[in-house]
Amino acid sequence: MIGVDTAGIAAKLGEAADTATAIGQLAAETGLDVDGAYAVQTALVQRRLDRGERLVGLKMGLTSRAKMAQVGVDEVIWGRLTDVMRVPDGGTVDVADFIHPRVEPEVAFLLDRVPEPGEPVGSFADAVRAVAPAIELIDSRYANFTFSLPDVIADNTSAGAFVVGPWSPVPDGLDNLGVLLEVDGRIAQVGSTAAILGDPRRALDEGLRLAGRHGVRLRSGWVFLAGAATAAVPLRPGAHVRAVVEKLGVASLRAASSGAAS
Ligand code: OOG
Ligand code: MG
Repeated sequence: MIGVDTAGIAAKLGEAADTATAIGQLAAETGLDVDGAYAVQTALVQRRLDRGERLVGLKMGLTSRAKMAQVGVDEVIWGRLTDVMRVPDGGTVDVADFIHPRVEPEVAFLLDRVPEPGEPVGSFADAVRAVAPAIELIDSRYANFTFSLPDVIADNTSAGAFVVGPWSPVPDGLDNLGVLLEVDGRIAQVGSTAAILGDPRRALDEGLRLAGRHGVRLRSGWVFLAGAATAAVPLRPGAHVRAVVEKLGVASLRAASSGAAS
């Protein structure tokens, strides 16, 4: 796109994340379109790689109706995951590191043999070595968690942190497993993996297709988050969060209680 300051927009979003300070939306005033927004995302993630972070995976966003309805954007999107975003299962995050963090239950795939560009997509069983329950912590850098499609793409699809639970071999069916999000022992969201594009395996086809359009190759050993099955809920200081996926088990996360209220 002519005249869009890709680096400048990426710098604003990067600063907002680094300082946990919300900013206004940028796409409308800068004329950013979807392709331009993925270019901003690339530059934004490059800032992380330049300071030593490593790419460890890809995340899908808005693969369920519940998520689309919650944020008012109805296109499937994708973003990048780095090693610094990964929190060990059962680990702790500090809400003060984020602007207005929310958590959502996900299914993660451990990628194995992903096709080379131009190669036909093989079977899901070839491409995926293992599956796990997961939690994604999303944190839009935009005020009030409100954004347009290009805005959220530029903001690396609100990626903040993620937790992957224990890996299991790929079960026979992944398309209708019960999903719960629990906060402090209470059920906060209920859903099914069927909410994820009808079958979370489809999220991988979409990821290969959509990221491939931007020249991004998925790698063996990467984590792939298929997208939340339910709406996200705010993460409060002191909360204990569990994502429970039938047949796959539990991933969990704590928010430190100390903390600087922000
Ligand atoms: C955008 C990211 C959506 C998902 O799983 O659907 C996402 C957002 O909701 O802020 O990660
Ligand atoms: Mg997500």
